[in-house]
Amino acid sequence: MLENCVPWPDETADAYREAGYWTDEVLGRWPADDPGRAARCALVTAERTLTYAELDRAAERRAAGLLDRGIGRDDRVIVQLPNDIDLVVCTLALLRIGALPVFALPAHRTMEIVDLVEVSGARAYVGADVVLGHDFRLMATEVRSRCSTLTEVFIAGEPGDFTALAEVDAEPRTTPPPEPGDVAMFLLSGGTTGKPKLIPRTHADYAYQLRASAEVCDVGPHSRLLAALPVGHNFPLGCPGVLGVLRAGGVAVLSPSPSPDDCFSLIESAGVTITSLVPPMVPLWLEAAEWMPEDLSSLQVLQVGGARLDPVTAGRVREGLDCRLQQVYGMAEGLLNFTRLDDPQDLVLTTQGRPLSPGDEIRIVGPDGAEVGTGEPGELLTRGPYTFRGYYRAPGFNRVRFTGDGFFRTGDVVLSRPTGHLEVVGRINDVVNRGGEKVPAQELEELLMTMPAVAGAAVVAVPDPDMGELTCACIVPRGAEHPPALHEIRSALTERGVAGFKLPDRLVVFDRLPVTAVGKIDKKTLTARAVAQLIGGGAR
Ligand code: OOB
Repeated sequence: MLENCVPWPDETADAYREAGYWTDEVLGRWPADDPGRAARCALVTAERTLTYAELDRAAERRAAGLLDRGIGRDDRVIVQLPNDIDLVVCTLALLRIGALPVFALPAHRTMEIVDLVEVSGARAYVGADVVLGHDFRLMATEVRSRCSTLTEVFIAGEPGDFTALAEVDAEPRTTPPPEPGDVAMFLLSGGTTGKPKLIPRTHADYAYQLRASAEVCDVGPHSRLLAALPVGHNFPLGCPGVLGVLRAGGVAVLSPSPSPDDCFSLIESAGVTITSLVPPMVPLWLEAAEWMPEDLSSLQVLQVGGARLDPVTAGRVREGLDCRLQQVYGMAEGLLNFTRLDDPQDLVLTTQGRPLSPGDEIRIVGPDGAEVGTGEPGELLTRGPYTFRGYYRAPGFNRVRFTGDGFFRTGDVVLSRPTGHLEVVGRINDVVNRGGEKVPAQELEELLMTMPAVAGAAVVAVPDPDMGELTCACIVPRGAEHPPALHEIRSALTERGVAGFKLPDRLVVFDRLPVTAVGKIDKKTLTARAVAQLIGGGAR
């Protein structure tokens, strides 16, 4: 296994193989593996369609092109592409040659990408030219000047000073495939504090996740799966997502955004059967379905996850979109929970599902570490055949986030039903969940503290009817006369290269931040005060 990655203990790995969870399968070779599929449709976008044979050929040529440019086994490559054919081709190509995609999200900006390159030691960055007015080439220039490991930049579209991704192309040649136990790729943690953490996922563990998720979602050769959310995220990538549907021989349909404008016409034209959304998108889809003309009748399953879906909105899905709802509570670290397609409606509307695999081990523990009873809230700990054993290059952090016997502390507070279904009721970790987008409080606090006008800062989540939570910056200004305004803070952070979704949505100014008995910022009291101020109009 790649250096600095924590393997499963040998006897656990043997047991997972014995139980049939792990097989010899490696990711990314599917089109080539099954010649019977060659003429069938694999990928659909609003502009183009690719058969399995075409996708295979494109991935083979891209793989050879990457090898020619010195990218090979175990090299980390930041992949930050919009949902389009290049993203799938690049991902398959990297997986085939044993290079490791590090999936960034299109919303990430200079600061996040620099962090990712530094943590991963990436040699290459693959990005777009301009998307929605943002020039990724300018960003790449800045990142390359700050990161010495980064020697190659490949740009899809107009490359500017960099190499065009289209030129990363050569006559296919045979290369030895990676081993099933090798790390295949890095996913980004959505649930941790501070700097981004990288999650190594192996071929064997992710292949099992794809296979098992396809099974509970009834995804097979008949399926047409729409990726509406950014494909670099675990949910649309592999639950079962784009990789799962390609593995199963179905069609992956790619939308540039989750908006009804982009998605509804694709659902109609491609006959989409399943898609996944984060909760804030669901009311928008329900509303749009009432008046938009497209025929959505092919849609059978809507998966919703990433943040808690309220039961009222959940209850509107069946009628409003004429499809079944499936709640998905997952994490890039591994464990996935799904409501099953034949679960009683009550469980589908009010729980976030039950674990995917019989190999998933779950403990729900109180503050003393002892297991709590059914129906009682506690922190969810888990280990299993597709749950990782440690963040990359983070031994100190891993000691805190794992128990001695290898259970991952999710930081989520859940309770279990007698059926084994889980309800997510809160979080121990300090992360604001803006409708599925995770903002680590500590990271934003550290950024706020670098601003000259800020003497003290704490970031809390405040409730919001649409997003679930919004990010509220609570600051103590330096010099009381002119506390900074929200728009000033937002533009200062934007200038620093911070992603838009991490900017504070609200600002409350305090003389002092409340502290606990041991002198830590008392976030519970702070949240209550911030909410009171926001309601009372004391916010800026
Ligand atoms: C998914 O993955 P991440 O890594 O972006 O975030 C994981 C965290 C969880 O620990 C939990 O705090 C929250 O997001 N979460 C949910 C949820 N699904 C995720 N909270 C309440 N209800 C849900 N249904 O977000 C993710 C990965 C794979 C599939 C689905 C979501």
